[in-house]
Amino acid sequence: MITRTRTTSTLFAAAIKATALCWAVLCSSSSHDSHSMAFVQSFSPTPLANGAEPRGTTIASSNSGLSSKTALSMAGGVRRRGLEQRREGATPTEGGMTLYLKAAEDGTSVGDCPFAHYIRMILEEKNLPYTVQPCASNDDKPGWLLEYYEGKMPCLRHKKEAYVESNVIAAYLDYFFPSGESDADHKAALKDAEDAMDGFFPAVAGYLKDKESDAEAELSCEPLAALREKLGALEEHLGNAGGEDCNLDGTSTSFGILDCRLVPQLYHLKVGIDTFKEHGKPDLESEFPTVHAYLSRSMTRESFVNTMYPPETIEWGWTNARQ
Ligand SMILES: N[C@@H](CCC(=O)N[C@@H](CS)C(=O)NCC(=O)O)C(=O)O
Repeated sequence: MITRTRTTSTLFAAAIKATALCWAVLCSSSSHDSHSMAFVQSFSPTPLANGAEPRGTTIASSNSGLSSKTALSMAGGVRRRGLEQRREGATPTEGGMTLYLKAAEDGTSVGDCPFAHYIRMILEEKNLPYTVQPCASNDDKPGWLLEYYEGKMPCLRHKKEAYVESNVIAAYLDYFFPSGESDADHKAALKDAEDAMDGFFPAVAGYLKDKESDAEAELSCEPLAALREKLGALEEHLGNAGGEDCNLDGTSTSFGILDCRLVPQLYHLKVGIDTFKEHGKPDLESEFPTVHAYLSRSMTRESFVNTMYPPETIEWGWTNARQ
């Protein structure tokens, strides 16, 4: 079952299983190419246990007004009459992507979710066309999202498939729309980066929610100590990997999936510190200069500039979370 407490690597494994399941289903009824077959053969598909339907279930158009179950049985009916004309191959192609995500205070613009931001940065970095669909409440979510995916967001709908959990969505996008390097050294560097990032966002959330450390953080303030430890791990990783000009993989050229995950989280931290904290707060620039330089540089990337929400949206989000 996919839960928030799982490790990242487990989530990636789940992503692969989920996608393999979906592609195994597709491949069983259509011609396939070498790409999708390699995928299915490499990973044994097992059903996910977090709902009645597996991820990647064929869904009806969100505008159809039909429930997913109704649409599925209708599709089966067409198939049985031999009228089905398959237009798509087994490998996903660009286009037709919609990201359902948390809305901002106005209910219509993009909200302050760093997990959705992560996916948007990946889509931008990969130059994949997509639309966003901010949802302020369950009333705004399509029936299939509530019925089969527990209303979870961000949710990427890609044509007839849908995926939730940001790490699962990221794995799906990176598998089928790969970019960047993939040799063994690079993978080892990414593993180090992933270890350094482990538990980072929970530490950010713990600190920003902790009102006691707003006015003056005591040295013994636990959330701040936990945050400093995580920032220290990132500082060390970036320092070892290549210093001020490098991305998480140690290169200055390849801004990858992990960077897309971390940068929105650092953005939240930066705004959160400026907004809620006074004395005794961590000073990124002087205490964690490599992390600070990394964030400043990353925030100038087109993928960030095109997808950033204003600091006020982050302030609104954390103000709600702190109540
Ligand atoms: N573990 C999830 C966390 C996603 C999450 O916490 N989403 C929140 C905002 S940051 C959300 O969309 N809440 C609004 C809702 O679910 O309706 C992921 O990585 O995708």
